[in-house]
Amino acid sequence: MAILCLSTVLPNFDQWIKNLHAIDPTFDLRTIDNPGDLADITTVLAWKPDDELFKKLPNLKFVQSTGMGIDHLVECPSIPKNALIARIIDHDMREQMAEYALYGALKAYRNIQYYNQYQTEAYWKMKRRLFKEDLTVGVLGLGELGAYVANALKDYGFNVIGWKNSASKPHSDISYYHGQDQLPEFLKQCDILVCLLPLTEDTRNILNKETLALLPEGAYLINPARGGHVNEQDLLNAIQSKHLSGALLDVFQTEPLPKEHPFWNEPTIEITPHVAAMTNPITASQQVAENFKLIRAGKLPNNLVDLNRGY
Ligand code: OXD
Repeated sequence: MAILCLSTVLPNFDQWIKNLHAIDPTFDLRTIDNPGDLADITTVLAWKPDDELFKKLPNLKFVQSTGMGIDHLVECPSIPKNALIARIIDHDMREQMAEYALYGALKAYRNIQYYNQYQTEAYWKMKRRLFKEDLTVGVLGLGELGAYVANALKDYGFNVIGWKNSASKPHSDISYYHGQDQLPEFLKQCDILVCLLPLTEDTRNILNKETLALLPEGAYLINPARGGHVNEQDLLNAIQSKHLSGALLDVFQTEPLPKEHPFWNEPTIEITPHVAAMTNPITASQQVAENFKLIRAGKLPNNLVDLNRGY
């Protein structure tokens, strides 16, 4: 079993290879610069790989994402339909996501998005104080990440509700809505909305002119999920018309966010470069190595993705 390590964008990919070798020196790890015979490759470790590469791997059986998301793999049509795909589920990433959402929620609760705007106008103005127990934070998506983040926000003292696409039981006991029919009722209550949905055909562009209009006046959006969830022009219109008070965005339709993109010039939009939850190669290498061992033993890997669901 040879493993090809592929990444087009990760800054610390060498670290992965070092850690995996340290865990099991018998792993036959190869990189794209020196892949050897491509027919040997049965496993790929990848983040945002180039689809073309998969066409050259006739014996591929397993693809391990280095992140929690796998949409970058679902979007590769050349991965064989019968190949297994697994993702990372790491406590460290859940915690980072909770910190990111908490940061955004605190920002909105303390009116900082307004003060960011006033600063550009050298305008000294105090806003009325808000109380966090009066603010409802809505979490879209109650899977591994969403449920953890919802609980963290609740523990901090916010009033938290959730929404999930399917009726299956969430990983949290916070009150929740489900399905497209209940989405409007949920959105109407969200002073702060955190998107933590997987990107699937059902959730693509879920935040658009119609759904954003349902949010209360002055609502604040936090999106560390995927850029594909948001119609960016509709979001910009909602912010420029002051229906929304601002947004904290980590992900975009096009990444890196193009220099000419209007979001850069919007003082109430805060931009981070897809760093909300960065995989820690030290903790995550352990579970990746475990999966490689399971595959080598002919067993199913952990955190397998259901490609019919898309996550
Ligand atoms: C991930 C991400 O999917 O960082 O892990 O976006």
